[in-house]
Amino acid sequence: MSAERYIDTLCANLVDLNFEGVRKAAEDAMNAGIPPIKAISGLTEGLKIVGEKFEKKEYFLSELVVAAEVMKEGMSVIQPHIKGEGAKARGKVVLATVQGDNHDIGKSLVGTLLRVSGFDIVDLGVDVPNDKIVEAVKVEKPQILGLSALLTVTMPEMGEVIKQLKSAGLRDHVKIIVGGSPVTKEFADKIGADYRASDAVDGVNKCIVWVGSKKA
Ligand code: B1M
Repeated sequence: MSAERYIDTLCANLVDLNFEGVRKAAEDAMNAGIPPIKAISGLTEGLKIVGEKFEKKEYFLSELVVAAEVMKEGMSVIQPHIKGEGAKARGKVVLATVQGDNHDIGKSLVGTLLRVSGFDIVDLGVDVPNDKIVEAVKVEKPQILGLSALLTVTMPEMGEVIKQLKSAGLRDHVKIIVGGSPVTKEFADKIGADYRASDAVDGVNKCIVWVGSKKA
């Protein structure tokens, strides 16, 4: 079976909200040697389709909740196969989903990939108040702050965090990377972030470049 078939099967089972189907598809993909990142792309594509169904009112909130759980079921099979690079001690990243926003799948995925790439991660969780993020930058002194927002109504909080970091005299001490499906490069530029990551791999690569282990 081709890699695409494994990925499509993962996607289809997630869209069908099939826990057992996703678990089996994830196990099959890992047994077939499909790279974990590729397998995860099947799950994230499935979530995108679930989101579209929600918009079209074919799925409701309960289905969104279940889809997130099905995603986690698949991730529990795939995650142990993500190979780390050992203790590289590349640098520290503080991660948070902004105030008012409870979406954590993307942020957690980025956190996992950064961790296995040798970063020390301080994950503040979801719905994190702006002042708590600023405080964490002050106390933890990370090289990088990663902010996630999935809702158009919570995206502006990213700009608020940057304003508060400026007022606290901390903005120039940290690189800021923003992500989440509605966050565009234009928005990132407007609020003064350093980079908008299109996906987790893009985000991790940028962080590696910033800490100097790769040419910019
Ligand atoms: Co929500 N939801 N949701 N939801 N949900 C969206 C975001 C939505 C687009 C669905 C839709 O209508 N099509 C829509 C937002 C519309 C808008 O604002 N314009 C929406 C809505 C409306 C809502 C509620 C308001 C629904 C309601 O209550 N009526 C509600 C809000 C709750 C709240 O946050 N206050 C809500 C709730 C939920 C659940 C809790 C049920 C669940 C989340 C569960 C969880 O996270 N534990 C959920 C889900 C699952 C989704 C969708 C279907 C999937 C999101 C996801 O996890 N994607 C989503 C549809 C969509 O996004 N198209 C939707 C997969 C994830 C891997 O992608 O997070 O983008 P993403 O992360 C990527 C990149 O963006 C990047 O890397 C990641 C990996 O590649 N990245 C970073 C992200 N952050 C980064 C940080 C970095 C670097 C890269 O820093 C280093």
